[in-house]
Amino acid sequence: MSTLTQLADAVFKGDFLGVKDITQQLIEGGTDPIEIINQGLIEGMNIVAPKFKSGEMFVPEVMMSARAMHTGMEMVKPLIADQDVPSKGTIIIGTVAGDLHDIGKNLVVMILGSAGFKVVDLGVDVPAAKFIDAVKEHNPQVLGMSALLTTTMPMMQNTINALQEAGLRDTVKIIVGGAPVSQDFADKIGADGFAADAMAAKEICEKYVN
Ligand code: B1M
Repeated sequence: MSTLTQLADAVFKGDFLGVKDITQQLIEGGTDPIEIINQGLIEGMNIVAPKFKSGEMFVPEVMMSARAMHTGMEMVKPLIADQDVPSKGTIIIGTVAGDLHDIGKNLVVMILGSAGFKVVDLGVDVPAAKFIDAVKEHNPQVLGMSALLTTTMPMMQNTINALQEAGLRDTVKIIVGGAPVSQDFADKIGADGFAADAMAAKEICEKYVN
């Protein structure tokens, strides 16, 4: 097993100490940091993703893998500060106003980040005005909103209306998700897409960005 494959395996297993050791060995051995990212760290999450989708892995395990991946990323990042880090595109994401649930949103952020997107995470309780400011500042391809409460779902509609009023609606694809959100609801409020889980969010973003 090559060391990059071992690194991918350690990410998959959520073994952050293993990831730390192997990443250090690779750095000291002179492996290209971009290779460490693509063939080690991201490759590990590529093993995780379909297993999460098929129900073979669960949320806590995915979180551990994502954390392990981030451990390696943090070690490699300083080495590529001057290089062009390949980014698939920019995604802005947040949990809508009035809603403090962020476990699912964070999972989506981790999966998108590990798939190579630049993710701007606005956090929780995000009002429409903050989404709009972020769209103006980052010019993303996709804006994602999460809601876990039936009472905060209408905030998704508010944000879309506000984007429309600001003349920004056509500059960005909008995806929505969260336990009470459905494809029907997404259609009703004029979102471009609905993602039932983090993997579906990744697939939709890949479709919109390419
Ligand atoms: Co709250 N809560 N909660 N809660 N909470 C629910 C959502 C609830 C269903 C529980 C229940 O009553 N059975 C209920 C909502 C009922 C309703 O609206 N009809 C509820 C309630 C009522 C409340 C409070 C009002 C309780 C109170 O104070 N009286 C309060 C509201 C606070 C607020 O937000 N203003 C509240 C508070 C909390 C805690 C703070 C205690 C905590 C949140 C901690 C945190 O997030 N940091 C909490 C939790 C943990 C839950 C439950 C138990 C679990 C939610 C969760 O994290 N699931 C939840 C019950 C449940 O869902 N079974 C519940 C795991 C997570 C991985 O799944 O978030 O669905 P999920 O994310 C998935 C997909 O939905 C999707 O991908 C994720 C990964 O696959 N997804 C996206 C999510 N966002 C996406 C965005 C995308 C794409 C996909 O694109 C942008």
